[in-house]
Amino acid sequence: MALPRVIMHVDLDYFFAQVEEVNNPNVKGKPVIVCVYSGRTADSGAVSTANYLAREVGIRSGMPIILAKRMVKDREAVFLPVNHSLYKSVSDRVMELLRENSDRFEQVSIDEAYLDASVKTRGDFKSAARLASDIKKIVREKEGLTCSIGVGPNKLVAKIASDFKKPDGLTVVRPDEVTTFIAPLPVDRIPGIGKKTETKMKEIGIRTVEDLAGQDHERLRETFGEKLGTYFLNSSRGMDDEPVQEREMAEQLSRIITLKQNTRDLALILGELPRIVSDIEARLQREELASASVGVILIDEKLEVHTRSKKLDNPTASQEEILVASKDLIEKFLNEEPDTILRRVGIKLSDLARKGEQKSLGEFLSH
Ligand code: DCP
Ligand code: CA
Repeated sequence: MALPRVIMHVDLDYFFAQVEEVNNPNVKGKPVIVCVYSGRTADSGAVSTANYLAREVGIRSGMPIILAKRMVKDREAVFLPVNHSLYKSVSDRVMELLRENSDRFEQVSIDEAYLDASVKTRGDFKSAARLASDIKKIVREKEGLTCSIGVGPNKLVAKIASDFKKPDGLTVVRPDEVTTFIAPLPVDRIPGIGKKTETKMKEIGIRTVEDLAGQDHERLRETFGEKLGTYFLNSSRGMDDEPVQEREMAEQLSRIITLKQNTRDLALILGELPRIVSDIEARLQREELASASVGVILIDEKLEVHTRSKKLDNPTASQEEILVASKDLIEKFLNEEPDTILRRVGIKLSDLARKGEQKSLGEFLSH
């Protein structure tokens, strides 16, 4: 009989906020809230993530900063702006450690990855549990970070397991335990089942994974369509045969900001470009990438999105060139659209290639 697959899902705990704790030890022990400031007023913007002390009082990703401030008003809380380049460099190092400890590796986001360890562990889940706890130890020793790991016979079960105990969790689900592990969970633990699907399922009496597993295939296909219906049914039985595979790098890189006020004043808009460009250029440099196409994303006061782009003769990573190209595009756009007032402005680079290389970028670049 073939050995079972051994798959892990590793998820770094409260990632941006934890990196901030490691970076500034004096914030440890306080609620830490990492924010995306829109720049409109001192406190406008949203919470990116928060540590568990802040989550205890109800602070969540996506919440307005003003609301989060109210929730910790009687505590000594720390509010910090996102420092993406810091998180990216920590993430790169952690991903490398994870990659080294796997047969096959797939990064899914800045703080999550799947590892296939079937060969390394010879399909043995005891050995997998040891490997997972070694990985947690290495990440803690090298970077000072905790993570939560789920181990299972496939990606689906591994992902659900990593979410089962957080933070600093380790949940191992052997093939013979899959059904008992997932049956009692609420259906929204299955990746892809969000609020809308969950509500729809509730209406037809499905609350737990077990309820879902007991459904008639035909009925699920009628309600959710062929593809989703089949996916839901397989998932409810803990079945998944998606391989762990290295992802292709994203083909584009973008950054967008909200203007301090809605405007079509060219000088005001151009004044904001250098900070977008320098951020983008830092990312290009770090990844040793160059771009052959510069684009602008312009969102007007009615929230309509306009894009313009131009191809460059030679791929570039130069701030100067990106700046000049974006200025031209914005100027041209404003001339073409005399009534449009802008709210947000962004730059998008596409046709990315490793410097000195034609293509084939075997590395995933998040965001
Ligand atoms: N993030 C964000 N806005 C969101 C969700 C996430 O900016 N709405 C960022 C901040 C997170 C990072 O992405 O640190 C990873 O997202 P996760 O959903 O994994 O959340 P955390 O790592 O913060 O928390 P957890 O401990 O629950 O994994
Ligand atoms: Ca996380």
